[in-house]
Amino acid sequence: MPGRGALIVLEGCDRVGKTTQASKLLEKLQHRGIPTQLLKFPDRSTSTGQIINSYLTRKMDLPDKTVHLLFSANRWESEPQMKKLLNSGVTLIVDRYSHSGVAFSAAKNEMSIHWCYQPEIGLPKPDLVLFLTLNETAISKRSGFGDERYENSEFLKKVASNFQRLKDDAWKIIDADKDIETLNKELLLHVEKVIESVKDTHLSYF
Ligand code: DGP
Ligand code: NA
Ligand code: NA
Repeated sequence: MPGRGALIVLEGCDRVGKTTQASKLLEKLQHRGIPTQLLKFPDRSTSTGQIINSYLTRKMDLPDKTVHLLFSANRWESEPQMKKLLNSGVTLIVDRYSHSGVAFSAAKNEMSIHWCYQPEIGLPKPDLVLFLTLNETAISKRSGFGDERYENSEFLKKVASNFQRLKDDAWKIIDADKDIETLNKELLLHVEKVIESVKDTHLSYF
C-alpha cells in the first residue's frame, strides 16, 4: 500500500507567485515519481466556475452571500474527486482553497469569518498550507493590478488581516521575496516532509 496522498494548499494575497510555485512543485514531484495533481480554485471551467468568472470579470453582479456560496459550491464540486485521488495515493497541490474563500468573502461588510466558514465544513482539510507573504515594498515592485474584482489594495489589506486570523498548526508562513527557484526549493522541503508524514494517516476534514 502506497498510503494516501497529501493535501497541500498554496495561499496568500494576490501577486505573491502562488500559481508559478504550484506548477513548479507539480513538475518536481512528478519528476521524483510521486503521483501528484494540480488543482486551482476557483475552477473557472465548471458550471459554477463560469458564473464566478463572469462575476470576477465584472460581467455580472450578484449579492455577496450568493457569490460566497457559489465559490464554496465550486470547491464542493471537486470534493468527490479530491477524496478519491487523495485516498488512492495522489498528492494534490492546490492553488487557493477554503482559506481564500473565507478571507476574501469576510473582507466584505456584513459577512463574518464565522458565517463564511460554515459552508466549508466537511471539505478535506489541508495537511499543509504554504502561506506566501510579501512586504509592501516587495508587492509594489511586482506587476500592477488587473481590473478583476478584489484587485485593490484597500480590500486586500482586509483580506490579509483575515488570513492572520485563520492560521493553525498546518500553516507555514513563507517569505516569498526571493527568486522563483530558491523559493520553490524551500517549499519543496516542507512538501516532501508532509507527504512522508501523512502516508499512514486518515484524511481530516474542516
Ligand atoms: P485567481 O486566483 O487569480 O483565479 O482569482 C480568484 C479571485 O477570487 C481572487 O481574487 C480570490 C477570490 N476568491 C477565491 N475564493 C473565494 C471565495 O470563496 N470567496 C470570495 N469572495 N472570493 C474568493
Ligand atoms: Na486574481
Ligand atoms: Na466582514
